[in-house]
Amino acid sequence: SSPDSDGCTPELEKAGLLNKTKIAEGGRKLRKNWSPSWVVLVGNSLVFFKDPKSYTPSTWKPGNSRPESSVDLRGAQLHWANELSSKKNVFKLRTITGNEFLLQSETDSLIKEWYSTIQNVIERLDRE
Ligand code: I3S
Repeated sequence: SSPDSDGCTPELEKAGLLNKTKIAEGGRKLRKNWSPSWVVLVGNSLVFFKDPKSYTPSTWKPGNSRPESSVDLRGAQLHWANELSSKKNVFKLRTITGNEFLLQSETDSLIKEWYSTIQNVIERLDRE
């Protein structure tokens, strides 16, 4: 049985390295500052970690490192946003509180997987 079989630990749905920049805070525009981020989708949250070099999908465990920030996906909106950057494969995540993030990967398949996984969580929460 998995460590989550008691239902007490939120399910780790996905983890990986993406480029990230926050572009708005509470609806107020911010200056872009792209940096690599270890991104973890666990339960209803997207959690961002610094220092991605120290993590790999196989060794990362929720709780053994301190997140840089975390985003509640309830009521969030996801859109492809290639017009907002010169980079390819960019999507925008907007939280219900008006925080906006761009996430990006050079790898087409990887960014598509992230997009659909996050979108599935948002839609599941919308139905609750
Ligand atoms: O949307 P922008 O303003 O063209 O975004 C670019 C800038 O944030 C730039 O930094 P400066 O504010 O120091 O010029 C970044 O280095 C670029 O990466 C940003 O554009 P891209 O197209 O990479 O999202």
